[in-house]
Amino acid sequence: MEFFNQIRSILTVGLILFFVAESAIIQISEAEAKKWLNKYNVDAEKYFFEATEADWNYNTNLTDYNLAISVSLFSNDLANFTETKAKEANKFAWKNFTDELLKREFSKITDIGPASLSDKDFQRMSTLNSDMTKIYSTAKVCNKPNDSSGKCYPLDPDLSGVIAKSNDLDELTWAWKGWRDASGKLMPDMYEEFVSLLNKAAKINGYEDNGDYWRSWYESPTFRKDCEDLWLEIKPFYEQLHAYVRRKLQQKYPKLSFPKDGHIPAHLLGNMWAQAWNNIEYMVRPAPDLPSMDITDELVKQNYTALKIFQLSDQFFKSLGLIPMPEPFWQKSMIVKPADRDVVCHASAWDFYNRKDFRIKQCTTVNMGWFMTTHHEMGHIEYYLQYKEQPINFRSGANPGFHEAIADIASLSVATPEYLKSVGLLPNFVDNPSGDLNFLMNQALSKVAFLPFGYMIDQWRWDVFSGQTPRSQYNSKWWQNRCKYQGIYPPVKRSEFDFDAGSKFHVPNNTPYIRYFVAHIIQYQFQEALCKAAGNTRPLHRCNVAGSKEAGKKLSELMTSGASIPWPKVLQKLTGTDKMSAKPLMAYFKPLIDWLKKENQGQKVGWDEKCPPGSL
Ligand code: X8Z
Ligand code: ZN
Repeated sequence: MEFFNQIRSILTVGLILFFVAESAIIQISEAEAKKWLNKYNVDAEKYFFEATEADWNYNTNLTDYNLAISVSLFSNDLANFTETKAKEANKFAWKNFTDELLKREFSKITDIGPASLSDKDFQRMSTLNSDMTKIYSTAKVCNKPNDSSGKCYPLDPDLSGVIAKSNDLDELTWAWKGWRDASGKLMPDMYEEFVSLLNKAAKINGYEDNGDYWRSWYESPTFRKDCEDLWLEIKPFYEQLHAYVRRKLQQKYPKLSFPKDGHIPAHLLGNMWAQAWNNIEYMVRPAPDLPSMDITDELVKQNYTALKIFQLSDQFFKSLGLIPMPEPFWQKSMIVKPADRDVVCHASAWDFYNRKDFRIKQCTTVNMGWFMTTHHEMGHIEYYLQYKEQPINFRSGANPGFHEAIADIASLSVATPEYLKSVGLLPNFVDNPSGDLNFLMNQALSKVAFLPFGYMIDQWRWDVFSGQTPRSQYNSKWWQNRCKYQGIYPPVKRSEFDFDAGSKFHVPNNTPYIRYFVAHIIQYQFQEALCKAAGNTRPLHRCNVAGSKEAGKKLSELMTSGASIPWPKVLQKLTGTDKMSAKPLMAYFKPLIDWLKKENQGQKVGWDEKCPPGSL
């Protein structure tokens, strides 16, 4: 017995000594790690800046030369830097670090995405990405019906404009089909190869596939299920909106036979992808005799320019006490479409990682959609500005959905009649319950119509990445999702010779999309908290936080932490809950939901999950 006790105490002492020794090693290495990080951050700023600048040059001038520079700089320099530094970082026992922030920074540095590929594979992956983006951004459609000019039309502003404004069915069909023939249809083989390279990288990095990698950014094992639950919570509201809009469209196009399954033809909703329906607001306004909530005419009447819209947007953020757009922003942003070269028109906001240079690139035209998009992009820049002093790997949103929610946060205030009146853009608003419903309907056409679209894109992409959707089913699965979630169907028969996913920017450009779904839910949680801070006494949908330094302070607190803190904690700090919730969105729209239910009483609501027979 004694013998065993002695052995046990020797073992225990040994174990304690071992732990003491190990924690000393970790502490030494934590101090070393901090030193290493300081140098890493200085070097990384240089590599990130160069790669971003090269990418900007390509995006604002789509030449082969700029592509070659961008791909070679990006692959040879940044990717090699990223991979080398991850290897160096992995020499530290960082998983055992006691300093949580340090551990988090290391976990980000060592999670290197596609940089894990060989030089050859990385170069191929980047080239495919850039080539698909170029096909998308330079596609043009010719042979417009009743147009003998022989002109060919790009997406922005022409084809988008036709879908937004025309109610000539031939013209709508021409733009809808033409866009898909000229863009996505040219890419499925490239996309298949691209997917295999993304998956290869994800597997090298220990993920099941690229979808698993993308979802890891949300740091939650229940993320997929949480999104599904949110969608199911909101679906009955979307169904009511869909049913009402469908009825109005049937009245507008009496000669068009709508399928009995309940789907809406996808080219009638005012948007190339049927993702936001504001352009048909005039067809579905609850009180049609009251003035429109759309400020486009007023912007044009008052000679607004792109620059003036940008200045007004800057003013909004300044009124909250947030950071004004810095000088280089005004000099270097691309705010209108250049006449002399091809560019990527899809709007984006850029952080150059040198803490000075931040830019927006978009092809603004003067209308309400672009007024909102400008506030959206500037919201991204504000987030960049707020977290610019963080280590480089924390310079991103608490999760990607946070970045998009912050980008959208201004839209909730600047769309209110209160705000628009205050800047002279809505002189005729009638403030009674009918005017209020008109306002809510316009908001729903933008934010609620979007939800199933925001949800379905990555449902499709995750299945492509996991191999559940093979190349031979790319297009049919795309449409199965569109029919099921959005309740729309293709106005022209589709087949596997088409690749309609490729006709939506984020697929060829490889931008994940579930972030927008998340953002469209949590922005209402944010707004509720900001309105409380601002002392708002109106209903949530009429709350305008412009001018509130208290709301600005809350926003700033959220933004400055960047990605350094897990998002549930950031959400908790702002809203008091650490869960995504659809409750504030439902509360915001309550009067409209009640009204739609009454309007739709006794009418068909909903649609079959399957696409109408003959459409695929
Ligand atoms: O891509 C964008 C922004 C840039 S982050 C213009 N959005 C999505 C889209 O256009 O499809 C904003 C809403 C959804
Ligand atoms: Zn955005």
